[in-house]
Amino acid sequence: NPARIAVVGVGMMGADHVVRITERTAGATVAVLSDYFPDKAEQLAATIGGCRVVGDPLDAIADPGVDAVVLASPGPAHEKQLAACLDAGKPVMCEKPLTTDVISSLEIVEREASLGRKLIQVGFMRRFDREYEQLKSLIGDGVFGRPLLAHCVHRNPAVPPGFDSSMIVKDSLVHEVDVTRFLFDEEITTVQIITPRSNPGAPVGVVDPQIAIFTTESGRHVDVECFVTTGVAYEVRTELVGELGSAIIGLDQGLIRKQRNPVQAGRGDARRVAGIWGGDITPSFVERFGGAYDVEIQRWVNAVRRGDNVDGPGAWDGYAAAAVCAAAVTALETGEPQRVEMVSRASIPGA
Ligand code: ISE
Repeated sequence: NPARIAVVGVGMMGADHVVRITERTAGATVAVLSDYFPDKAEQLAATIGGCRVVGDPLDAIADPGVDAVVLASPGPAHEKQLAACLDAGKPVMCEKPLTTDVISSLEIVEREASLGRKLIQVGFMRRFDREYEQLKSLIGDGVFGRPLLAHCVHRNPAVPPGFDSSMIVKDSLVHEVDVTRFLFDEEITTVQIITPRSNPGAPVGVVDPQIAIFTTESGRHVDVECFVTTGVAYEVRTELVGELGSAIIGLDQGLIRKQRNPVQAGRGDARRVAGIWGGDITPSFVERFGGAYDVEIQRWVNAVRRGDNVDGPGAWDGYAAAAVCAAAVTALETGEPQRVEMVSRASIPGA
């Protein structure tokens, strides 16, 4: 039987998952939708056979016709909704953040651990991207010797209204936090944020770009340019440097075309117009990581149907990311490097 999924929150990400599950995921149906704006949920539900809208997200989670939950609601709603999933014993794919602060994230980790089985997966989709997987295997194969450091670029053309300086850390930089932990298999211990002159195109008061520097347990270094108002397109790159070589991903090396320079074309002697060459860049994370989301959701559905419930980053990874982001927000405010405060994983049996 297909897994009957409730999608809670049908904004950009939730609506994308609804289409993904309905059209491209084997073994799952979208049975229930819930959103703070019921009209939005009704409109979407009308396009899916057998799909109902349940107004209260907690009722949607507890609904006997629901086997598993995708949480794509705003971060502040996650704590209660995750607790409801744990109480109901339902597997949940939770978009980041796990919760919005470190204490409640740790509580969720402890609560899940006390159940003695995993139910929570966190939506760090880059782990399912082909290029990140390749980078990870190259490290595993020892091709570069031991990895030493990484340089990351995380650029967005624009962010939604109301996005502030700390959200650049908690919403955007958080992906590099997870990439660092994924690639290096260790925790981040210190974080510093350098704030160069801001982009005049950034909203007033928003510190953008930000340069983050992470140090890991074994003393590895990661630097990140996080720049979310470039006005260009969606660019995410990671270069890994090891003892014996380096590799880079995210160069948008699709089709490369050559054409007349549109600025110069039509002016003067056609034989003297310089051409330009290049290709397309994905406009947003929905396109750049579309394939990764497909793999993520398919593997999660498979895990749910097998009864394993999780196949990817879990609650601990969400907690670790929250701890690094909390230190990073303090680093942004003070300009000083900060230590990341985390409990040890061994202190929570089952985490
Ligand atoms: C957004 O929430 C994401 O998760 C994207 O991957 C990231 O690039 C963007 O900055 C965030 O706002």
